[in-house]
Amino acid sequence: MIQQTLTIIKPECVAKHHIGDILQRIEKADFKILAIRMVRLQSQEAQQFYLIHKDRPFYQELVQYMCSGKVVVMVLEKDNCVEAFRKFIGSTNPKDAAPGTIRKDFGTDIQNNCVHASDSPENAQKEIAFFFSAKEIILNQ
Ligand code: 3AN
Repeated sequence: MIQQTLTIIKPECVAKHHIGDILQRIEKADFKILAIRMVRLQSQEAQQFYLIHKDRPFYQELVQYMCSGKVVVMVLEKDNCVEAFRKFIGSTNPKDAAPGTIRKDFGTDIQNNCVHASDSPENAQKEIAFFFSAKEIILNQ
């Protein structure tokens, strides 16, 4: 089933000029980029976006990190996109990520793990709506 997911290239990868390499890998793996934008998140936005992690010990640190520099947010589309993209990026901790995945190649530790990716189709729809209007996505299809 054709599905969409939301991904965010995290501050460290943007700062290290890996945007182009990451986009190339994503496109070569046949994920279609439906919408894309570079943003600097405000603290309140990051808190809201990561609200599902609010009880985890790393929540404040994660929010602070995601606001530490510009990020690139994208809507991707592919068959079974949420699961396929999570497999494509590799495990949360780059040290455990499979060879050839972007988290392995561009991530440095569990916080600087290259990209965020939606973890379910339901969350993907919520996360997409957080950043993009329906009009922006439909126009790009
Ligand atoms: P994933 O990003 O693979 O869905 P989650 O949902 O466990 O992984 O974590 C969400 C984000 O929180 C991760 N991308 C990572 O940046 C951060 N994170 C997860 N575990 C830790 C940790 N132990 N310390 C610091 N940050 C963490």
